[in-house]
Amino acid sequence: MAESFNAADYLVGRRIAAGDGDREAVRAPSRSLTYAELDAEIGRVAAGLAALGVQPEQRVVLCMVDEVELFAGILATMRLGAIAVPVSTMLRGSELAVLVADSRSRLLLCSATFADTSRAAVLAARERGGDVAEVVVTGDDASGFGADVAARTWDEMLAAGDALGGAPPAYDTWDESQALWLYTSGTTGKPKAAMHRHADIRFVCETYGQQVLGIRPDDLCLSVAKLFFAYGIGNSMFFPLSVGAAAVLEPSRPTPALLAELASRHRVTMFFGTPSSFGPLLAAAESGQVDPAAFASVRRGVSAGEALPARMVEGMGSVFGIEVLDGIGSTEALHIYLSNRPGEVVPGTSGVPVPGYDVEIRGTGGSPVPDGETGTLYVRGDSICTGYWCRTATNRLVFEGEWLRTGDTYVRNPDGTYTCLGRTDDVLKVGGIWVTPSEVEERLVAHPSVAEVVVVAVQDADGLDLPVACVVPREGHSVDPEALIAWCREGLASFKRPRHVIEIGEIPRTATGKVQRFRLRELAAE
Ligand code: 3SK
Repeated sequence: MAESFNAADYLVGRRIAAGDGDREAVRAPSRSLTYAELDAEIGRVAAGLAALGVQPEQRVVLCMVDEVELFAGILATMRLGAIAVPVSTMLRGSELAVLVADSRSRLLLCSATFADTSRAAVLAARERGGDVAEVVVTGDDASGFGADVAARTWDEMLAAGDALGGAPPAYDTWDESQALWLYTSGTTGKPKAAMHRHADIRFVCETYGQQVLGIRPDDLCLSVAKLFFAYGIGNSMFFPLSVGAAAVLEPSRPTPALLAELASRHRVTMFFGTPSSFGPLLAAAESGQVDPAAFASVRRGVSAGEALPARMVEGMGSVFGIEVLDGIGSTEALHIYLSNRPGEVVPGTSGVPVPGYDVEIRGTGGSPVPDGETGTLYVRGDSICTGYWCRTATNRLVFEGEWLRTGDTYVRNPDGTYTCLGRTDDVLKVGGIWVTPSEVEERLVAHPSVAEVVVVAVQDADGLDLPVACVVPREGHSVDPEALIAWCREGLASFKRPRHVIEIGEIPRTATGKVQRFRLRELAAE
């Protein structure tokens, strides 16, 4: 039997009832809000959304920078029983149009910074027969969204809500009701919405947030991943609010210098990064651009997105004095389900299952493999999404009963920890023999001219896989394909050597730093 439960009430109303009304909840460049002020802000935004006709179960797309409006907009949408769909702010108009149309949203909320992208998206979504009919934009220019669309500013929406007479009563959602859809294009490039219930939000708070991270009311969180991303919304909203703690929001893309400035100015205690942010941070400390003392108040670091190389775990400890808990999660699971534990970090591994989750490594036949053998990682736990919106064929492949097929290749070590070996689909078969790209990448990155490298397969005329190395050279070096191929021949079985080497400026990544191999495959195939 479904239970009455609303995640916005769990995160904010419950804290106020517990006496946390005067505690700080969120600190953004524009303003800071206590729990009581956040509650009032959510009420105003909810009234504005209701004035625009938003109904329970409808989707509301939010293409917004990390600021108070986005924070309150997501929570207000959930309070009304509607479904918040925060989307990547890195999308082009045509890409945003696909999500707006796919989610069948009537309403798009956008930040002034993304008004042009949103204009292009709304016009394109309408052309595709999308349902979008209302737009709300922060700032003061709501023009240019087309004659069929009612567009207004954020302040006009709030005024419409005020005219209604203030905050509408919260809708009586169930734990099973849909709360949050997060689009994932993952590493394959095809976006699909992972559908999460109100209950999933409570589950990640009570498992990873409280039992692994050990979030406390006196914590102040800073996350490199933005709120539109599953990793970011957990770090900056769910975990801190679940215990009466607070988060610092930063609208811009953080450089190492900005992260250091934010960490030291706010005296941040929890720092959430990704391998693609820890690497530059370590390099900036090495070159003297960042003073590690800026992070002196940080009591815990977290990494997710992709496996954090052991040397970075060690570097963050020795240079910054931060113990980084590397873990792996997914948009489908909402947050991290395998993680290192405080005081028990095993560098180069994703640690052990988070309480509340079970994992299995299954071989090609579908049965669990013994320790030491590689296979595909499966996970089950109560925060796994109810599926992808309108993707029956993909759902049948990815969700197997209670289990989620992650698509990551893993091995369980004798000490019970798990090590990531890359994406299952990335494994190449060269001359009939399986080759793991990470093995070839490890060899190449040990060459003095190589800063970063990704190995992908391209098919030859016979449809057979050929390994191609996409190399970012170190500063002051250039890429010498012959020398790198010879280097691989020396250190690896010859069949594993790349057949071609191409030089690239940077590795294409998703918002949390996962390599977009499909882009490199396209490039390598040209
Ligand atoms: O990629 C991850 O490791 C991750 C972690 C937490 C939430 C979402 C994701 C994709």
